[in-house]
Parts: sequence; structure tokens; C-alpha cells
Amino acid sequence: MPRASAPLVPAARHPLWSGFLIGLLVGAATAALMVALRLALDAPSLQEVLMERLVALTPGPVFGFLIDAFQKLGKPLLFFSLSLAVALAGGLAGSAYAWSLLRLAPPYPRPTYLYGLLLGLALWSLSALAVAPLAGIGPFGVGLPGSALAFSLSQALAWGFFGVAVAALVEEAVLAGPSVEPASRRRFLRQAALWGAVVGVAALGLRALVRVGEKMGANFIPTRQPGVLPPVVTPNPQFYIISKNAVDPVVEVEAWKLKIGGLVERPYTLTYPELRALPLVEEYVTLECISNLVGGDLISNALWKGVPLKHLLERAGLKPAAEMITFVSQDGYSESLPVDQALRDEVLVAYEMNGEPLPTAHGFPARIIVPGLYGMKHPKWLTHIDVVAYEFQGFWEQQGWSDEAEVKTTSQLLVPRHLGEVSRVLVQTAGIAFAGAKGITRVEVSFDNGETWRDAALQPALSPYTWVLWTADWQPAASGEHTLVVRATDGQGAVQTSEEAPTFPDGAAGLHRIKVTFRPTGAQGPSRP
Ligand SMILES: Nc1nc2c(c(=O)[nH]1)N[C@H]1C(S)=C(S)[C@@H](COP(=O)(O)O)O[C@H]1N2
Ligand SMILES: [Mo]
Repeated sequence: MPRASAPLVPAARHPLWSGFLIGLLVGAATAALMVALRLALDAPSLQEVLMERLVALTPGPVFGFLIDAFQKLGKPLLFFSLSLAVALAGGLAGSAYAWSLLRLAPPYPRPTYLYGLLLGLALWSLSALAVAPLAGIGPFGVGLPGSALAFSLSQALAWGFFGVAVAALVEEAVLAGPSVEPASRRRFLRQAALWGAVVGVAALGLRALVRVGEKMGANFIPTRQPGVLPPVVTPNPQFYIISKNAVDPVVEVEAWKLKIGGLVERPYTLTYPELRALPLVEEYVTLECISNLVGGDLISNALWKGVPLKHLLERAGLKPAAEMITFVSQDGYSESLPVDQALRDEVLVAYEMNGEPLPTAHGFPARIIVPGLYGMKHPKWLTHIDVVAYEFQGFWEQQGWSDEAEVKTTSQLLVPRHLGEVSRVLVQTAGIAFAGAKGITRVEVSFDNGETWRDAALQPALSPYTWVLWTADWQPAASGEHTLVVRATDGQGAVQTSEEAPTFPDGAAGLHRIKVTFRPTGAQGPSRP
């Protein structure tokens, strides 16, 4: 046990440093508390608000580079970095508080918690009047539809906790340094109790953080097994998940309404049962994220059920000036389609996926499905459809991503697995090919790194809007390493380009290559199961 008088944070070698350390630790607990309040009050945390702004402000090419480099890790990394930033801000505030206290001549004012509340108030004001407007949600978060009050309240609670805890701890560590008070067991106990309270709050927040982390972790569930051809229809739990959010919205279906308005003759709203009662369509559509790498797994296929968007728009009656159809979602996501594209029969407001109501992660209760365009054009958690007379850029388009977002022809070699080993004289290779709404007419495979090509056998596509699965037999000519390449031809006869492109701004391009070692049975070498 430490000497009874020893403060838990080493007292004031340098008071500003002690203040910083205390502020940093309490700040970390505060960042975690913000996450707990986020879940309890259902209003975005400071981290999320900052994250959204940061994403919007990052120049597209830089963001594209980061996406390519970090892929699925990007979002959790950003969220935890911003939590760290909150802790660091706490450190600075702790330092500043210690500094201001030392300016005052003794005897020091009591009770401390009043000063703590003042510190909290100062930080809350800073958050409400400077950080929130800078983050684009207006003072006090008034720009957050429906959750401004909850946001303000959670910020007030979080910074209030920070202020009181820091004031009490700084007083113990900085003011009541060894010279002020005689060594006492009571002082030690008081500090231990204070730190216990901070740790308790941190633990509460940590539990929330784990829950948020688990949700983000859902993105890491592998959408397919290495070396195995995926099923032609992706089961819902394996369907890839992408969203801009740290915490996705959970929509209350009883309160949910789809509003159709703007430049229409007869604006109206639909409840969930009303939407489900309209004439429906079912179609297979493959979705691919625009940030999917060549050979990447952000691509899946499902059977979607819903109402043709055309039906909803015709019921409202477009005014002649109508240019674009815009979509707004519960999470603030926005998208748009030109009128002629939105009126195509195959564009749906979908509410079922593979025979089940849309899972939360995939946009419950309703989302747009627009065959032929990258995933970003398929807004989830849809709440508003608005007809406008001007060009409208959605969430990702504002950052510089493609307005059209038409899927580029792509193909993947999935069997055998990259860097795997084969031992048979006849090897079956297999994979997928996808060209959005253009269809796939041919897939060719090369077993000698592109020198010669062989036609693969295609399975019939489930609809004009899906990927196709293909297979091809391979007789390795010699043992050793081989480079296999695949390329597809779309429904208009265009061969997939071999020219490589990064995902930003309009989707990755290039040919998928894998390396496979052929080791005939009986040959020397490490055996594999
Ligand atoms: N409301 C909302 N819709 C959204 C997004 C989002 O962040 N919010 N992300 C888009 C992106 S970038 C993709 S790739 C697809 C992914 O759909 P999925 O998660 O069902 O596969 O949803 C799109 N729809
Ligand atoms: Mo995406």
C-alpha cells in the first residue's frame, strides 16, 4: 500500500502536468460516457458529429486513398481516434483549470464542486457554441432533426461530470500538495473514492463502447469463405454491410412514415402497412460498394421485394419542372436520381430481402434498389422522397464521388484460393462476374498470366441485374507457381478493361489476378489438409 499521504496522481512536480494527466484520464471516461449517453438518449455523440463533418471535409482523393488503405478498419479507427481527441481536449482543460486555480491566492475557495460546475458549463458552452456550429449542426445542435435537445442534454451531462470530477481531483493533487495538509489517511480515501467514481463512469461507457464496437464489427463478418464459390443468392447474415454511421439508426416502424413531396401535384405519406399493401415486384439485384477493391468482398446478391418507385411517383404526379428525385434517410444520408432513371420499372422502394423484412443493417423498414448503380445509390432507412428542379448531390457525391455511379464490369477468381496449393491434374476454377445492369455475356480465364485465354462456362444469371457464377477447368502444365487472371465481357460486347483504377471517384478497375502453386500428389513438399 502506498504511503497514506501519497496522492494517486503524483502531486504537482508540475501542477500543469498533473492537471493535464487528470484531465486526460477523466476526459477518456467522459468520451466513454458520451457513448453510453448516445445509446441511452438516442442522440448522436460528439464523436459521431465530428466524424461526419470530418468525412465531409476530407477531400475525395484523400478519403479514397484512406478507404483503399484501411478498408473496413477505417470507420472504427476514426471513431476511436475522435474519442481520443475528446480525452486530449480534457487534458488541456485540466491543465487550464489547474493553472487558473494557482492564479488565485490561498485560501482556496470552497466548495470545489461549484468551480467544477463552472468548468463544466464553460466546456459545454464551448461544445454548444463553437464545436457544434463548426461541425455543421448549428449552435446546441439545432440542426439535428429531432435530437437537438437530447444532444444538448447529453453534452451538458458529460461535461458536467468532467468539470466536477476534474475540479475535485485537481484540488486533491495540485492544491492540497504535501505542504498544505498534513498527511492523512482520509485524504487517500477521498482520492480513492473520486477515482473509483471516474472508473465507474468509464466502465459504464466502456460497456456502451463495446456494444457500438460490436455493431461496427458486424462489418468484419466475412461475407464469404476463402477458396469457396459463394452461393448465387447471398444469405442475409453474409450480405456485405456498409454505412457512413458509427451507430446505425433503428427505425420505430409504428412511427415511421415515407413522405413523398416536392414538385408533385399530390404530396402524400405512406405508413409501413400502406407501403406493403401496394402492388409489389420481386427481383434479384446484386449490390456492390463503389469502394470495393478488385477482387474485394463488398459485393452480394439478394432477392428484393418492394414497390416500383415509378408507381409511387406517378401516384403523386410529377410537375413538368421535375429534374431529379432526391432521397433522405433517417441517418441524414442523402441521394438522388435523375427523373428518367428513377422512372425505370426496375427501381424499387424495397422492404423485403430474401423473403424477410429488411434487416436493420440493410435499411429497415425501406430502402431504394436501383439496379446497375453502385451501392451508394441505394439509400437505406428511407424517410423522404422529394422531387426537385435542380441538380442535387448526395452525401458521397458532395465529397467528390461519381454522380452517376454506374457499376464497372468486374470479375473475380475465387476458387482455388489466392496463394493456395492444388495437387490434382484437373483443377476446377470458379468465380463471379458482374456488370451492373449490362449483363455478362462472356468470361475468360488465363492460366498463364494473360498470355492465352480460355472461355469459362457461365451459369445463367438470376436476372438482368445480377452477377453470374462461372467455372473453368484447368490442367496445370508444370508444377510450381502459376498466375491466373480473369476478365469478363458485358452485354454490349465491351471487354473488361485491364487498366487499373483506384476506387475514387467512380469505382476500382483492373483485372483480378491470383497465384496458385501446383504440386502433383506424390511430389515433395509440405502437405496440406
Ligand atoms: N441511409 C444510408 N443508406 C446507405 C448508406 C448509408 O450510409 N446510409 N450507405 C450506402 C453505401 S455506400 C452502400 S455500399 C450500400 C450498402 O448497402 P448494404 O449495407 O445493404 O450492403 O448502402 C448505401 N445506403
Ligand atoms: Mo458503398
